[in-house]
Amino acid sequence: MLNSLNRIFSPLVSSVLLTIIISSCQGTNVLTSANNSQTNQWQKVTVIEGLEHPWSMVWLPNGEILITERPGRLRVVREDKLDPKAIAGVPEVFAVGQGGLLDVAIHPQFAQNRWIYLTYAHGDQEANRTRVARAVYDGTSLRDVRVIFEVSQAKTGSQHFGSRLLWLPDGTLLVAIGDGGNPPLQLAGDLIRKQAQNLQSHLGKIIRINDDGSLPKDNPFADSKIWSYGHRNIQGISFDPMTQRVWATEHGAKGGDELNLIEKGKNYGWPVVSASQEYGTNTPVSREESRPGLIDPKTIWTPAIAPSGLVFYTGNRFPNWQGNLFAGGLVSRHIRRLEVDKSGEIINQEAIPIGQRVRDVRQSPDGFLYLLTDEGNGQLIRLEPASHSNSRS
Ligand SMILES: [Ca+2]
Repeated sequence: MLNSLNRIFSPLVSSVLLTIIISSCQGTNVLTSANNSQTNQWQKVTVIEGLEHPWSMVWLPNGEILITERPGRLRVVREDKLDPKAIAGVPEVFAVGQGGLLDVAIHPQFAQNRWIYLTYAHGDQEANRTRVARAVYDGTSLRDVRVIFEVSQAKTGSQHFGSRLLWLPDGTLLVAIGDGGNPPLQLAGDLIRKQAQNLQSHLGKIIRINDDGSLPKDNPFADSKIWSYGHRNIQGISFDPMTQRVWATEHGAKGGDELNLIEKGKNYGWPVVSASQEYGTNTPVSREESRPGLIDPKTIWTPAIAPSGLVFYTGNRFPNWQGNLFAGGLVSRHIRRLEVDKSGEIINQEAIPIGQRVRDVRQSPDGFLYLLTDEGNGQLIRLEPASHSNSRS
């Protein structure tokens, strides 16, 4: 028993059998049991090492995986091997702090048009913005690179760029944009974080655009690309094809990380309401954690897990996990499995220890879960059922 407890509280969790069941109630996470959970039948397989702070990945129809590295490189993995040569033609990025080359996605009709989409921080320490670029990928390089969106205002510093991408079934693209940074960072004479409530600013929003960056006809606010607002810094977003729900995870300041069910036109509260505290002073960001008219999170994580990467799992490799959400955790160094009921409430959570900062989690076309770890020697890791043979190659 003591050994089990040591394992739970050791930062160097090594046993792949160790799992921690966590139930969430009003933001309080309770450890209820350890070891031998219902999900200890998985195993980790390190597919690739030597990635420098990888941030996101996407599968092409031919099975290649494109992976972004935050310093500004786009890499390609073929049959579990990393091409030593980066893909040419990536736009210049502002690779400082949280900035750099961030998300990557492919157009829903990639097989016909070869379009890929990248998000990145552009500019310098004094003036920078999150951008979305579209380019044609010819197998070795990008061409016809075109910036199709950039945040409305430049900001200073190197925090809170967002910027996850998500295609909706109607062919429009959601882009999550961060609030711009922590206090004392200012914009327009006030804390920049307050821009999350400003419907004239893209900061602290999810925006929705057409595949060429233009404004869809049916966005919730007139002549605006804003889809939802009041977000601090979304680092994970995923679509549930069964219920057509959009889920997103965002970082709080100290504690108060959130999982939100995203609906068009809604206000998610930041920084008017929050369960998080200010760094340094540990004072609440707001006296209120909830207010009528502002959408409450479905789960709050305090202490912070620093969620990054989110996927709604629909694969066949883990039948028991179908319909679950998986959120990566940077600080927690695990992935969080979340069970969702029909009404969209989270009814159970489980931590799957990884032992490295998890930047992204995705489902591959053949139904495995893949992770990227945010390390100088970052890894691409595949989660497989423990009984799965290693004869895939
Ligand atoms: Ca919120």
